[in-house]
Amino acid sequence: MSTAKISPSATAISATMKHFSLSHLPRRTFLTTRIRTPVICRRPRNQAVTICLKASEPLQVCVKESSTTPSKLGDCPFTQRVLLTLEEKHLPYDLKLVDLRNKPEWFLSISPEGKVPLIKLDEKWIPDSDVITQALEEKFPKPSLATPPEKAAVGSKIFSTFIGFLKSKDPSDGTEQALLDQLTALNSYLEKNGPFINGEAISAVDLSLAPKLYHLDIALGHYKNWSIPDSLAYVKSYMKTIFSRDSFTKTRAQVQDVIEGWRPKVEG
Ligand SMILES: N[C@@H](CCC(=O)N[C@@H](CS)C(=O)NCC(=O)O)C(=O)O
Repeated sequence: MSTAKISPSATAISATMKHFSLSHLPRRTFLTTRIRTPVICRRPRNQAVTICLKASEPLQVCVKESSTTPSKLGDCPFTQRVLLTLEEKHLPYDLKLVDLRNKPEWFLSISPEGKVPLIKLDEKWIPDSDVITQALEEKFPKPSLATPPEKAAVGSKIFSTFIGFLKSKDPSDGTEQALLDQLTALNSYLEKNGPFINGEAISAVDLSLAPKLYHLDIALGHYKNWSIPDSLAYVKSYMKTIFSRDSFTKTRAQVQDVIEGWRPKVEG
C-alpha cells in the first residue's frame, strides 16, 4: 500500500487562518504547529461562539493509483470530487493508493464493491462520493459547501451524455447533439446564475461537476478532436475558473491517465 501525505495548500491554510480569525496568532506558532482541524466549541446560550483548535490526524482516503506513473494519483472523477471537498474545507488527508487492476486483499476487506473513493470517518470506512461528501458536510460544516436542493441536479446529465458521445462510432446517432444540449443548458444557467452553480460561492455541486468536465475536455479532445464550442462562453469560463483553483490543480489526474482511463470505453 502506498501512502502520500497531503496537507492543504498554502492558500487553503491562509484562507483557514482568515476564516477562523487566527491571523492574530504569531506566525511561528502556526507554522510550527501541525495542520489542525478547527472545530467550533459552542458556549452556553447567549454567549459568543468561540473557535478552538483540536489536534486531528489526517483523514485516510483510498484512491485509484495512476496506471501510467506509479505512486501517483489516478484518474477517478468521483475521487477527485472527495479530494476537492477536503481541500476546500481545509482538512488534511492521507492518500492510500490502490491498484484497481490488481486489488489488494486489505482493500477488498474494507470495500466490498472494490471501488474508490473510500474514506475513514469515526473509525469506519465509508464508500461512495455522494455519501462521503454528505458526511463531510455534516461533520465539518465550516466552510459550508452545501448546495440548495433545487440546484443540486444542475449539469447532472452531462457525464452520461459525454460517455455516450465518447463511445459512439456513428456520427449521426445524436449523441453529440445530446451532449451539446446539456452543455447549452448549463451555459444558459451560468449566464443567469453564475459564476458558480450556487452563484458567487463554490459549492458541492461544482466539486462534483468540475472533475467530469475535466475528463470530458481531455477525452473528447484526444479521441474525437472535439472541444466545447466557443459560443458556450459561460461554461468555458466556469471550467477555467475552477480548473485554476489550488484545490483543483492539486487533486486533478494527469492528462495521460485520463486518456488511458477512457481507452477501454472508446475501443471496447
Ligand atoms: N458511485 C461511486 C462510483 C465510484 C467508481 O465508479 N469508482 C471507480 C473508479 S473511478 C472504481 O473504483 N472502479 C473500480 C471497479 O469498478 O473495479 C462514487 O460516486 O463514488
